[in-house]
Amino acid sequence: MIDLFFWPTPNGFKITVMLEELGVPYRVHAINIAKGDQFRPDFLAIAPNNRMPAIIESEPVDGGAPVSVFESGAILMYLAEKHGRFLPTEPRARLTTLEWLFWQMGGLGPMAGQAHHFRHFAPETIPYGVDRYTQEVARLYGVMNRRLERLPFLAGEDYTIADIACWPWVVPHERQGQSLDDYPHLKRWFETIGARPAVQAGRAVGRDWDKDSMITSEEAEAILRAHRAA
Ligand SMILES: N[C@@H](CCC(=O)N[C@@H](CS)C(=O)NCC(=O)O)C(=O)O
Repeated sequence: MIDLFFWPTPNGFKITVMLEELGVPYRVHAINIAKGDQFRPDFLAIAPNNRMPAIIESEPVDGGAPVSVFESGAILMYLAEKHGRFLPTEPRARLTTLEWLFWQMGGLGPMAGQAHHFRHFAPETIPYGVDRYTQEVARLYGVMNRRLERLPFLAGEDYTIADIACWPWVVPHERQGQSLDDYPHLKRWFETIGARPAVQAGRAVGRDWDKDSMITSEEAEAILRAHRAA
């Protein structure tokens, strides 16, 4: 059994999509990042960076004690290797998949996150920040669009954890200031993956949770500020 510590955001959806694709049983534990759950000592014990997602796997491959994993890219690799799916074993194909997985972890995710922040959450509008990150996301969307012009998926012919990592970050493209009409090959890929039943199931996790507090709760903001200052 896998215990997933999750909040419905792009990084969280990477893991629900992967688990749905694998068809393995999992329990979801809400980590309300607006209320400061990510700083609870029990969560920090498995996720020292105080960010979700994280998992605890009670039946690891080696048959030993439960294993915990934090960082969404590491979780995707762990699950892919355990189940032998969505990460090719052929060395060149595996390397290509990891290139695009790390590209997402170091580029698309952080830059889109910053675009999202400066466009929607900054206490005052800072045009430099809005422009810088919106333009960087546009550049990264262009990188994917060019890649997908000649290949069905980011790592080549097959759907892999590189696609599973990137897709949830393209879902909120409008909030990142992007139109998929500008990126026709990316749009084709986005719609193809979005039609997969497992992707739809993974994306639906937490849909009915109360998320209003993420933006409005002053108490939550105070908790986050205090922890950031510590
Ligand atoms: N590199 C990390 C990033 C995780 C991350 O940034 N998670 C966000 C939500 S998408 C979070 O937990 N934020 C809590 C906070 O900002 O305090 C991963 O991919 O797992």
